[in-house]
Amino acid sequence: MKTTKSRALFNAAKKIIPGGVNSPVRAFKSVGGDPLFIKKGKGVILEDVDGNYFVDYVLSWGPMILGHAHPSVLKAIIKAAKRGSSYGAPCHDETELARLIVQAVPSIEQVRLVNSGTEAVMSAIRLARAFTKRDSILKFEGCYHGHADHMLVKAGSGIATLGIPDTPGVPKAFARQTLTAPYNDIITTEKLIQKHAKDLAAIIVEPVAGNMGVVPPSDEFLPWLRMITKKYGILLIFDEVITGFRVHFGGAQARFKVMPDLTCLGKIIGGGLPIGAYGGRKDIMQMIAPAGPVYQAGTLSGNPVAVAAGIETLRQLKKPGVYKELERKSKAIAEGLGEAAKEARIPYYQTRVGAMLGGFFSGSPVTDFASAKKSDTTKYAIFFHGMLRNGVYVAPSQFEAMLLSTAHSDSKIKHTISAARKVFKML
Ligand code: HOZ
Repeated sequence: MKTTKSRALFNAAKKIIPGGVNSPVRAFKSVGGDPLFIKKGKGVILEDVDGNYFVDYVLSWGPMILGHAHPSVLKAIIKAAKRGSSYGAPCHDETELARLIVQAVPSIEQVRLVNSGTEAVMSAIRLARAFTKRDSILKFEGCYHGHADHMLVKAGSGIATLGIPDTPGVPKAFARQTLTAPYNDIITTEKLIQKHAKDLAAIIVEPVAGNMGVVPPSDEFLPWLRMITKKYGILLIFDEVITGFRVHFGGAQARFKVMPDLTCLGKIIGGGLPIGAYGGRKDIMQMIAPAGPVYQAGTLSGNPVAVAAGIETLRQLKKPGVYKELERKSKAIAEGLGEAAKEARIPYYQTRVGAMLGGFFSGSPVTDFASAKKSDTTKYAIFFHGMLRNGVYVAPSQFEAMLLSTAHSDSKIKHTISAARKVFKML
């Protein structure tokens, strides 16, 4: 595979951008080699600057659920941009996107738009602290909730990929206010809650963990979290930045029928443009300025172009049968990959919730961060490069998700399975 132009661009980028990338996991650090510089995305196909083509299963880490450059989303973006790209004053489409979100996500009564998932989480945590008048937060090991100080504790995604234990720059006093428990571990979580109940403002969780690879919640985990948080007056925050509008139109909460107090969104709701949102119970959301005293603001919040892309994306997703078809295709690819691994006698533990797939090079079940970390990451790196050579782009890290879009056709899925069959045999 020719990568001369990508390499040259990467070398140039490294001189003026730290590590040559604007977000760490893109750098291929844990799988080796240099990142590919992308020239174009259309449907599920990515084209790099050297003229290589790939079937994309990263989808910009989630937003591109309709595939790249979807015609009607593109049209909405162009139409909106022609009216000006930012006003710093309210516009009609902000309310329209908010309305679509409130209608779709069962626990959201009011919603505030921001610019990224990180910002959504940061703001939701501040709000939870203000509402409960408590300071501590509980998160789960291997869950990633963006890069705000109090969330970079035992975090997944790039933190797990690069093996960074504690990020310098996070004051110890901040980190101390973040308690952590193993995902799916009710016993440890309960002990922590009992010990810290009076000071716990919120428990934040990815209802399907997607930043340590994909780890589904056990049947009891989310209902139990709902029950115990209610009991102790702790707010339950679902980080649905990945799962929102992906595992169900109404997010993981609609799929599992567990209602949090607050929900964080991002990715899909911006149709590929920068956005984030947090929302939930009206009595809590009413504390946000200017309705209430909890301050949070942003020059580009509710940006008209991002909002237009989001509205069109949600309208497309709302069409009948979309999620049924996504489910069918996701199941087909998961089964195909599983069979291919079996044929090659590769220990491969698969997970899937809707169009979110995980595949760990491990012989034992993966239910939390500790078991995810047992996966053979050297094998994953070989798998990753083998797939690339065969025209398939999966995440450059074992600790990320494989994502499907409505644009993945049966023939592309077939191609992916036969690529995996070849690669697994090589392992
Ligand atoms: N936090 C994202 C992965 N879970 C990575 C974002 C990016 O590098 O674009």
